Amino acid sequence: YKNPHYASGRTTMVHLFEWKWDDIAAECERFLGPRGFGGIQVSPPNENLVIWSRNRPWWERYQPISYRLVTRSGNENQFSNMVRRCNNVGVRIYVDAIINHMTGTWNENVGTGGSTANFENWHYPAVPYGRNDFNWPHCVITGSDYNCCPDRVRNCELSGLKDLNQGSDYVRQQILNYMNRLIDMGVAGFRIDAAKHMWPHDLRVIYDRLRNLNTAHGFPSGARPYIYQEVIDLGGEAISRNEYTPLAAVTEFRFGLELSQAFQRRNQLRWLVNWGPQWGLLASGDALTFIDNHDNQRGHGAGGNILTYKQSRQYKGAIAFMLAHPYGYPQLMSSFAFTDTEAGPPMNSRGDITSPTINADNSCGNGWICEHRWRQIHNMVVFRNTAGNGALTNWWDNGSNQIAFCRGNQAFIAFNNDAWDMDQTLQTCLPAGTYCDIISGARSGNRCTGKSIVVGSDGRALIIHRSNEYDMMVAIHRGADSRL
Ligand code: QV4
Ligand code: CA
Repeated sequence: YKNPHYASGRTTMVHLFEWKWDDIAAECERFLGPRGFGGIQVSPPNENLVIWSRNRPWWERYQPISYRLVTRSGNENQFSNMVRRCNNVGVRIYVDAIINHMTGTWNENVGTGGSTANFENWHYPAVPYGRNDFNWPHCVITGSDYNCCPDRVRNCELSGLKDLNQGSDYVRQQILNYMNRLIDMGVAGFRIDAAKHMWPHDLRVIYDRLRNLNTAHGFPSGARPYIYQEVIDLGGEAISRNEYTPLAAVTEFRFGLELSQAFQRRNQLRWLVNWGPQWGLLASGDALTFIDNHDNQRGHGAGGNILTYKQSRQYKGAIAFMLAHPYGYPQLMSSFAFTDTEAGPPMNSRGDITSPTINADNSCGNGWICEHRWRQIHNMVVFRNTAGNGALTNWWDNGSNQIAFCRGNQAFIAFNNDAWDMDQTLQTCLPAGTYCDIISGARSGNRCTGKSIVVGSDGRALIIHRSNEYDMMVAIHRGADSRL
């Protein structure tokens, strides 16, 4: 369950938060496929409670009312179309699966597909679930439970969301029907929402009863779904991420926290010389890595001072480090703009999500940030694909916030997050030649639209990087996009 089954040569997924299925299909064909993205995490595709009383917040999608595939992102047809079109251009789809709970009690009770619920009786007729399918006696998780009481974290409600009993064979079967239907449609795996709130032994039973990935969508025969479990473990809680790594991959929340600190100069970049398990991170193959996610970019979920699109210079630095460094399985965040942390995606007065527009410079409009379309970010996806399994070599640092390193004989990157200029001749590991920096620009025909870097026959290059430049790094690699 730890292999994302990316198409060959691809390495990176992006969370297209609250995007519509038709828009994602188009994005696969016009941008993600051609530019080497490996996959997409989509918002939960199953029917959720419509919450007009809070003006359709983004978090209504974490309140399931049934497993019918009807949401503001689209219907079942649109979903399966999207999966097929994305797989056709080499981009995999990963589903955010909410299997810990159903909706909380609300004054509204109609879902995005028209299903209703009877909260007082724990009745969700469109599944159907009834009283016996939930954990008893009824209880709600409190803050101190995380420190003392794993059983309460697993068997009580997460913020009032009705807590399913995954120990029940009937409940397991409903969940499996939902997940297996998605596998048959061609999805490549799942994010397991709130995994910490479910017993590992129950999850194991569910995972083991999932079907193999659909070979008609280009997966090898016998391939198991990629599963990454949402377990927030910043240390010190009663439940550890280590209870979940024997099952499948885990979201590594310490990763974005530490890099956010470092790139905000609360820690020197030179300490990243041994980035990985020596920092207390999971084994590389167990870790789904990211800087921000849809929760912590708006103060939900894990705490910490997390970099987001709003501090773009530092954010791009942290993302570039994530993508340049061999550790982990990276996921990019692609956001809609927000100031109100509860606000849902751009929508019209009927509550329909409005699509991103695409500007001439590749950026998005209409309220969508599309970090994945920022040149400094998508060019680094190509950098990572080019670096492949190449080892990290030629580490250099100035004893402060200037660092540089190579990946195999394929790629080289240098960062200057100091308040003074960088002026260094460094060993690059690349063949002699002129390379276009993929951060300040790209290669266009026989010239560079940004900086160029000359590597000599000894593999060394003069790297001059001012502290006041627009971005804090330069990156070059072998291959047509970078080498003249
Ligand atoms: C309210 C009160 C409760 C009360 C309840 C009574 O706060 O005290 O018991 O009403 O009905 C929303 C509201 C929340 C409301 C709740 C129930 O914000 O105020 O409870 O709904 O109706 C997202 C949001 C939550 C949101 C939830 C469901 O972050 O605010 O709750 O969706 O709409 C822990 C977990 C981790 C979790 C993280 C946020 O270990 O698993 O908290 N992360 C995942 C998702 C996250 C999602 C959920 C889990 C739940 O990434 O986006 O929560 O599916 O760290
Ligand atoms: Ca639970």
